[in-house]
Amino acid sequence: MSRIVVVSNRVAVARDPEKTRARAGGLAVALEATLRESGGLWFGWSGETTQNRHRTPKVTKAGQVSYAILDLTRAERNEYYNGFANQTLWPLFHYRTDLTTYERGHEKGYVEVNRFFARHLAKLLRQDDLVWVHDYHLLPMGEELRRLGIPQPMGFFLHIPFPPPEILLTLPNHEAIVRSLFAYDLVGFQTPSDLRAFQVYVTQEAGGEVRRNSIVGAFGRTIRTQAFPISIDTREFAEMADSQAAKREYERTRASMRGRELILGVDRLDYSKGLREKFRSFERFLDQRAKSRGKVVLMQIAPPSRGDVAEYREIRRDLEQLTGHINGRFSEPDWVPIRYLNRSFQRANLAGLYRASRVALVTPFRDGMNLVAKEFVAAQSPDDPGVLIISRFAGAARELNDALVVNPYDTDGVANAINRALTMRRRERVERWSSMMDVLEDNDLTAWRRKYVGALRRTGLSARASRSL
Ligand code: GDG
Repeated sequence: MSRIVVVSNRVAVARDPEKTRARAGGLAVALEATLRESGGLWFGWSGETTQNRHRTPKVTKAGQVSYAILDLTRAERNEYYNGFANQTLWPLFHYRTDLTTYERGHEKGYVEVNRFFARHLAKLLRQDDLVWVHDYHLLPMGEELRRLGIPQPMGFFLHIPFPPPEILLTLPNHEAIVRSLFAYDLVGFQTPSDLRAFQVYVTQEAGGEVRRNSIVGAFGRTIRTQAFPISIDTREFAEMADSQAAKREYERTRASMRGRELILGVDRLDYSKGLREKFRSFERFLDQRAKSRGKVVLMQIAPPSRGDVAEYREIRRDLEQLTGHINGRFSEPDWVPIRYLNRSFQRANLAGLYRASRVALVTPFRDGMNLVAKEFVAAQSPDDPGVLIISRFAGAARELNDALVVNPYDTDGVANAINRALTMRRRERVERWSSMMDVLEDNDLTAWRRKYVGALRRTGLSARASRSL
C-alpha cells in the first residue's frame, strides 16, 4: 500500500504523542490514525521561529510514522501565518470582507513559505507516496511541488468554507489562488455548497467547465472536486464521555450547578464563531424570560487563539466586557449567569462537560463544519440527551438537521430556541438525538478519511499514468 504523506500548517503529534492526543482536537488524532494505518510522513511547520535562514527539517519517527517539521523565521511567520493566512484568507473565506486586509508583501511571503516547504518535502518523498495537503495555509503547495517535477498523486482538503465568487473577487490575486488548486488531482470541500461556490467560480470567472462526476476543467488541467464532510470518531467520543475523567468533570460541574440547567458553548476565540451575538442572545433570553433567571447558566469555553492578530485581541476584550455587563446586570448573591472560561481543557474533561449540559449553543456566522456540534451529540446520554442549537451557517447543520437550527444574526430567534431547548420534553429530545447519532455513527472520521484517501488513490493514480504518457 502506498505511504500517505500529510502536509499541514502545524504538526500536532510530533513531540509527545500521548500528551498531544489528550489536548489536541479530533483532526490531529484523525490524521495520525490515517498515517498509522498505512505508514506515513507528517510534514509541516514546527510552530517555532528561528533566526537561522539555513534550515533542514527535524525528522522523528514513532513506529510506522515519521514527522518532519521546519522552523520559520519571524518575518516568514508574520507574512505567511499572521499575514496572508490569518488576515487575508481566513476572514475572506469566512465571508468577512470587512475584516480582510491585503498586503502584496504578505502574499509574497505566503507563496515563498509554501515554496520553502515544497523544496524540503520533495527531498523526503518516495516514488509511490500519496500526498494529502490540508487547509488554507497551503493552497499553493501542490503547484510548488509540481514545479519541482513531483508526479505523485496529490490531494487537497479545505477545512474552511469556500466563498462565493462575489466575495473571492475582492482578493486582488484570486485567479492565482484558484489556479494553484488545479495542480492537485483531487480537491475536497466540507459541504456541497462550498463545492458549488468553487465550481461557479471556475465556470463564470475562469472559463472552465464542470463535467460529470464533479470533474472540473480549467487552466489546461482537469481535476476531481468533491464534498467530504469531516466528522469525529463517534464511538471513541461516546466512550470518552463514559470514562472516569469525564465522569469526574461531570460530577464536579453538576454539583456546582445545584439543580440548575447548563447551556454550553465551546469555541476557539474567533470572530467567525459569533460569540458576541451568542452572549447577546443569552442576554435577550434572560431579559424576556424573567422566570428562568437563577435557573440556568451559560458556560462558555473559549481558548484564546491567534493573539498576534489585532481582531483576536479585540474580540477577547469585547467578550470580557460583555460578560461583565451581563453578569453585573443579572447576577444574584447565589447565581452568576455566565461562566466564561478563557482557557482550554483536556478532551476527556470536555466530554464530561458536554454530557453535563442540557443545551449546546453553537452559533457561528460561518464555519466549515464545526466538530464541537458533533462531539456534543456523541457525548450525550442516550436516555436523557441534551439539545443541540446550531447555526444554519455551520457546515454541520446540513447533516445535523434534527437539531434546532437557528440564524445567529436573529437575536430573538436564538433566544426563543434557547427557551424551546430548555423546555423540550424528553421524548422529543431522544428522538432528535437518536436520528443525529445515526448520522454520526454512519459517517464517522474513519469513513471520512477512507473516502478521501480512496478517491485520491483512484483519481491520482490514473492522472499520474496519463501524466507519464
Ligand atoms: C476548523 C474549521 C472544521 C476546543 N476547545 C478545546 C478543544 N477544542 C476542540 C474541539 C474540536 C476542535 O477543537 C474545534 O473544532 P471546530 O470544528 O469546532 O473548529 P475550528 O477549530 O475552527 O476548526 C471547522 C475543523 O477545522 C475541522 O475540519 O470543522 O469548521 O474552522 O475538536 O473539541 N480541545 C481541547 N481542549 C479545549 O479546550 N482538548
